[in-house]
Amino acid sequence: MKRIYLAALLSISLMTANAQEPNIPMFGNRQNIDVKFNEYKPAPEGFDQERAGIAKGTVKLIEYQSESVGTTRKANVYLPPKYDAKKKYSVLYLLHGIGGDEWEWMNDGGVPNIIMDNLYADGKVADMIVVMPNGRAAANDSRQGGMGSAGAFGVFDKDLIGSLMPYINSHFSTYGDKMHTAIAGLSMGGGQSLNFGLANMDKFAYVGGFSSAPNTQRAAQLIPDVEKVKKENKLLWMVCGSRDGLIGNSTQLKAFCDENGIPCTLISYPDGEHNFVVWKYGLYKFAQLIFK
Ligand code: FER
Repeated sequence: MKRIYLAALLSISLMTANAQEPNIPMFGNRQNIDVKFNEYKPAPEGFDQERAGIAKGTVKLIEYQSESVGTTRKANVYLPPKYDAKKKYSVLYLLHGIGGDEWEWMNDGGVPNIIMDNLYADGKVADMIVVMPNGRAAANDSRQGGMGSAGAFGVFDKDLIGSLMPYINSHFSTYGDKMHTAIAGLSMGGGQSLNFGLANMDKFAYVGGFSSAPNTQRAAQLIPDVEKVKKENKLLWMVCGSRDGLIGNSTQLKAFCDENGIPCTLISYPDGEHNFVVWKYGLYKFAQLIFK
C-alpha cells in the first residue's frame, strides 16, 4: 500500500520534471542545476546483512511525554552492543519518511540495527545510540496522515528539542552536547533534518539528508548566515538516487554551498530511486563520519 502511494507521489514529481514546468517547490521539481557531485563509493558486500558471531545491539521502544503535542509519544532506541551506562554515548536522531513512523527504519527495510552492529564489529563508528522517533508531531501520529500530515512534520522540532532530546539525555548515558548529537533522515525526514539541523546548530553539529523531500527549505532560508554555518556545522552530508525526481531538493542546497565555500557533500547514488537501497547506504556512510 505504502509503496504504491509513494510510487504515485514520485511519478507526479517525475511527470512535472519531464514537462519542464517552472519549479514548484511542492513537487520538488528536478532542477537542471549543474552541481559537482561527490564521489560514490559503494558500500561493501554484506554491510546490510546480519552477520553471525558478532555482538548485537538492542532496540527498545520508549515512551515520553511531549509538551508541544500534549500526548505520550513513542520512539525506538538502538543501543549498541555492550551498551554500558558507565560510559558516555553520542546520539544520532534518525528520521523516517512521509509514509512512516517510529518503526519505518526497523520494519520497512532499513535494517539500521544490522548496519550499526556490523559497523561496530568492524570498529568503524564512534560509540553512539540511534533514536528513531515519530516525526509527525500531532495527537494522531499514525501513518494514515500522508500528505495531510506535512504540517505535523514541520513542527516536530518543538517536540524533538523540547521533549524527546531531554528525555533521551536523562534516560540514557549521553554526552548531550552538540558535538555529540547528529540528525539525519530519509525523504520527509531528510527535509526535517536539514531544516531543524541547520536552524539549531547549537544542538546538532552533524546533519544528513537522504533523498530529501520538498519540505526541505530553499538554501537561502536554510543558510541565512554563511559564516555561521562554516563555523558551527561540522558535517553537512547528503545522498540522493540519480533517478529520484526529488533530487532538486538536494542539488539546490549543494549548489548554494559550493558557491559560498561551505563544505557540503552530495552523492548521487547511481541509478538510485526513492527507496531503502539509497537510505541504507546513507546510514552506512553518514554513521562513519559523525562524532569523529
Ligand atoms: C512531495 C513528494 C514527496 C512531498 C513529500 C514527499 C511534501 C515525501 C516523500 C517521502 O517522505 O517519502 O511533493 O511534499
